[in-house]
Amino acid sequence: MHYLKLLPLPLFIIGFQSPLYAASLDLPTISVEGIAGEETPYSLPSYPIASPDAGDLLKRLPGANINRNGPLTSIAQYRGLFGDRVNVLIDGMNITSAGPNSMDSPLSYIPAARLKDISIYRGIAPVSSGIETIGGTVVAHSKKAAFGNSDSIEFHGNAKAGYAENGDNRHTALLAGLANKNHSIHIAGSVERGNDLEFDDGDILPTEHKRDTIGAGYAFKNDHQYIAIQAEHHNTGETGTPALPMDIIYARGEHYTGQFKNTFSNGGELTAKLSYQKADHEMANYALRTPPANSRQAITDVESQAIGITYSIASWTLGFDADRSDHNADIFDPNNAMFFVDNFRNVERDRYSIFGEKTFATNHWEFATGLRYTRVKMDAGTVSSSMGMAPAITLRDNFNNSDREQNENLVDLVISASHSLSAQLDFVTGIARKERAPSYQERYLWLPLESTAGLADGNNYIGNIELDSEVAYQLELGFDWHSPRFTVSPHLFYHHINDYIQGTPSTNAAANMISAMMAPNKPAPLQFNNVDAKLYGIDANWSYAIASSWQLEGTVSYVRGKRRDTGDNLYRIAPLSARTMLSYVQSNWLISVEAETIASQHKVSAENHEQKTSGYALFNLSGNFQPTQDVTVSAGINNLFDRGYENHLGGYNRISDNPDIAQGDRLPGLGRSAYVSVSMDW
Ligand SMILES: [Cu+2]
Repeated sequence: MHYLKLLPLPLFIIGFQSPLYAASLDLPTISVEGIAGEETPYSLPSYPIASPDAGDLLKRLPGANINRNGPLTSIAQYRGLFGDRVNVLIDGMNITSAGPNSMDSPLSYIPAARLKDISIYRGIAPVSSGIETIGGTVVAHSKKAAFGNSDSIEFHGNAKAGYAENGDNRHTALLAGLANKNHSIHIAGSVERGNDLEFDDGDILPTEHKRDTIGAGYAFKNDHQYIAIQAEHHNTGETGTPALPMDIIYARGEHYTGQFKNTFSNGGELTAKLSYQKADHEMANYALRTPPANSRQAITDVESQAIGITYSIASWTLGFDADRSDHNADIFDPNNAMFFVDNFRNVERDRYSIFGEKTFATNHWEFATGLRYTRVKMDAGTVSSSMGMAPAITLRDNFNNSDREQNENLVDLVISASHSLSAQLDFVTGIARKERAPSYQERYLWLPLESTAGLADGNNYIGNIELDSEVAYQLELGFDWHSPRFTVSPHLFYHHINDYIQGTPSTNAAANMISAMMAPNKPAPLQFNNVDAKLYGIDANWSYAIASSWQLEGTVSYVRGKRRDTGDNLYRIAPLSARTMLSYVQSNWLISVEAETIASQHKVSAENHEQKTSGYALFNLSGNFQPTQDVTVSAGINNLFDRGYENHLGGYNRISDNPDIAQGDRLPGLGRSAYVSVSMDW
C-alpha cells in the first residue's frame, strides 16, 4: 500500500539539508514509483525564516497560503479553501481551536522553531488523511528524538536560537533525547517573544507576541511493535491580532497523544491512535489596544478526544475514526459585572467515520481509490444573556426553543490515477466528491457577532441551524516532468461546490435590529447560508540546475473563486503569486536571492464588502553557513527594499488609535527585517 514518491523538492533545500553538504550539485535523482502525487504529502523540510510562525513555511508550497490575523494566528489556505475546510494534523492529531475566532489556529500550536517538517497532500487528499478534507490535508511534525542503532544509550538533541530585527523577535528552542534501538525519550520546548512589527511607514499595532511550549515523549519499537506517547503544553501570552475585534490575553492548554502500531506475520499492519486536548483562552479589546465605546472580554474553552484505528494489508486499508469536541465561550464587560453573553454554551461537534482505500495497477496506470462515510452529530445548550432589549430576548428565545440537535451524513469518494508516459514524465489525474458539515460557529452563532473562525471581514454574522453540508466535486489534472537538470509539475484543478457556506444579507429582523443597536457603524449583519460556488486554478513547482553551483527554483499558484448563484467572487482568495529563488551553493555555505511577486486582487467579494489590493514584488536575501556538519548559521534580510504593500490575506486594521494606519484600512505587510539564527545538533 505504501508507495514512495519523491516529488521534485526545491534543490536549494535538498542541498542545504543533506548531511553530505551540497557536495554534489547535480539535481538529485528523483524517483517516481507508484501512485499519483496525491498519495504522498508534498513536503518541505525546516527552512530558515525570520518569523515564529509555521504558516510562513506552509505558504512556500504550491497552492498553499495563509490567512493572517496576527503574528501567531496563521489559518491554512489551500487552493482558495481555508479554515475548517482544510484538515490540519499536528503530530498526527487534529487540534481544535479554543477560540471561536481561531486565534489559536491549529498551526499556532507548533512554533516554526520546533518544526521538523510541514507538508501538504498535493491536489485531492486521500480519504485516509482525515475526516472533512474538502480543502485538503496539511501535515506538520515536531522534532523528536530518533531511535539509536544499538543497545547502548545515546544522547542527542538540537538547540536553536534566533533574532529578527523587525519587532525584536527572539526565539529559542531545545530538543534533548536519550535513545537506543528500542527506546527513545525526549523533552522539547520553546520560548518566543516579539514586540510590535514595523512597516515602511510606521508600526503595526498591536503585533507583539509571547509564546512558550514544552513537551515530552517516549517511544518504543521492536521488530513488530511501535508505541509512542507524547504530552504537550502551550501557553500563548498577550499577543496582538489587529485584524480581529479583540487581542489574545492567553491561549493555553495541554494535549496528549498515544500511538500504537503492530505488524502481523501475514504482513498486515494495525495502527491505533488516541488523543485528548484541553485548552482555555481569554481575549479582550482593551488590554493591547484602546477600547471602543464598550470594553469587552471573552473567556472560551475546548475539550476534545479522538480515536483512530487503521488496518492495512496488501493493497487495502480500512479504518475507523471518531472524535468529539465541546466548546464554550462567554463574553463579559470588565466595567460592568452585570453584563454577560453566552456566546456558545455546551456546543458539541462529534464525528464518527469509517473508510476504506484500495490501490491497484494495470498497464502503466496506477490507481488509488477511497471511500469514507462520516456521521457528524452537533448540538448546543440553551443560552442566556444580560441584554434586556426586545430583539436580544427574541433571538435568545428563538434559539432556545429551536431543535439544535443536527446530524449530517457525509460521503467522500476519491479516485486518483497516474500514468507513466516515460521515465521523465508522469501524467496525474483524479476525481473526488468531498463533503464538509457546518462548523459550530456557522450553525450556533445566535447573536450577531464576529465569532466567525477568523474570517476577519469586519461583518457581524448570525448562524443558521438549518444549514446543509457542503458538497464538492473535484477534478485534478497535471503532469510531473523530472529530468536530471529540470523539474516542473503543473497541476490544474476544479472544485464545483454545492451548498458552499457563505454569509449573505440577514433577513432576520431581530438580528438586524440588535446589530444596528450594538454596532451602528457596521453594515447590516450577514447570515451563514448555503450558496453554490466554484474554484479553479493551476499551481506548479519547478527547479532548474543552471550550472554546478547555480540553482533556480520556484512555485506559481493561481486560484479563482466565484459564486455560481450570483456571480459574486469568493472572499479572501489568494491572488496570483509566484516565488522564484536563485541560489549559489558551495560545499558548506550558500547564498540565495528570492523574489516574491504577488499580483493585484480585484476579484473581491461584494457580499463580504471586501477591499481590493494592488500587486507588488518583494526581494529577500538569505544565506546559510555550516562551520561544522552539526552547526548551521542562517542569516538574511526579508523585504530588502522595505517595500510598502498590503497582503490580500492579511485583514483590515481594527485599531482606532494607530497613528500610522487608518481604522478599516488594509493592514500593511511587514517592512524590512534582518534576521540571524543558529542551530546546533548533537
Ligand atoms: Cu479569541
